[in-house]
Amino acid sequence: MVSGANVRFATALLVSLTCFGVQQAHAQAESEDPIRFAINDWSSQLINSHIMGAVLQQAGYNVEYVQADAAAQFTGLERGDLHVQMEVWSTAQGELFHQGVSSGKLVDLGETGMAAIEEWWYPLYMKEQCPGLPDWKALKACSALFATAETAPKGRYVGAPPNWGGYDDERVAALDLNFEVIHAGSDAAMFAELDSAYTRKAPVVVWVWAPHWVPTKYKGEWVEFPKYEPACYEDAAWGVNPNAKYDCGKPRGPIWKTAWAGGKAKWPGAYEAISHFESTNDEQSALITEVEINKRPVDEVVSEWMSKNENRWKAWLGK
Ligand code: TMO
Repeated sequence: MVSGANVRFATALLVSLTCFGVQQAHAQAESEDPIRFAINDWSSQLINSHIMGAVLQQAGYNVEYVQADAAAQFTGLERGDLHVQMEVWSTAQGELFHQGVSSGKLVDLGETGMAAIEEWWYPLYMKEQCPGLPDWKALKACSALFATAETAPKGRYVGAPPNWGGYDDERVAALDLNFEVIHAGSDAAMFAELDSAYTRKAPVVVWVWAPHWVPTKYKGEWVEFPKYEPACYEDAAWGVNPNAKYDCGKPRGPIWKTAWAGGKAKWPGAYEAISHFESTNDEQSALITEVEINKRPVDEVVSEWMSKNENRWKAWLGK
């Protein structure tokens, strides 16, 4: 039998060993194997991955950056081919994330503090041309306004690259919108379309997200679709179309960090540090502006962030 005193001794020993272990983790990397960050094709994700990578390098970890498809990456993260994803958007990636976490293959490293919106967006001048906006039914009535040579007689909606998800093709069908989704090849292509229309005050409706500089630089609004509820994506009977799912807008909510579950025992200090990473929409918008509008290299913007925010990132490392 174990006496109470022994239990107390064992507990005290365990606590002191644990503290020692944590300090060790902060002083140096537990494994020299590189931690592979999945890199996607939008700027904040690139910037935040490089910020976190630079912070981990300060603690002695090796890091690598691997370009990854925003949808297919989940399989890579679950298998351990990729290790860390700094931005999982609840607006379009929530299902893949929750599946990975509930299967035990991904760990949830918490929210980034950023609040995500992704939705159909139009410049404010469209309200004169299409009274009734932002209600989605107005968009339906005005679809012909948005037609282009490519889509006529249907309206054109400039959507995101297909691997960003979001169910816009399903949304168009479910809400019987007389629109065609033209998936842009990149964020730059989407915003080139927006910019060209905006300067001519021409009709345009495009996928815009926050945090980003676009909804600040251009005056506009998001279309108000029927408000998202989980049942809208799960149950055809829900909503205005009793025979189809996705008859609502996109969810809004947090942006999470996630990682391969198998890496938690290998790099515990790194996972702990990533769990502490946080930012704000305003900070993100400013960082993306530096890279996309002021055309500064990501490395330079990241080094500047590192020198201005030493107290913040040291705290993430427990220092
Ligand atoms: C790719 N994004 C989550 C910004 O839409």
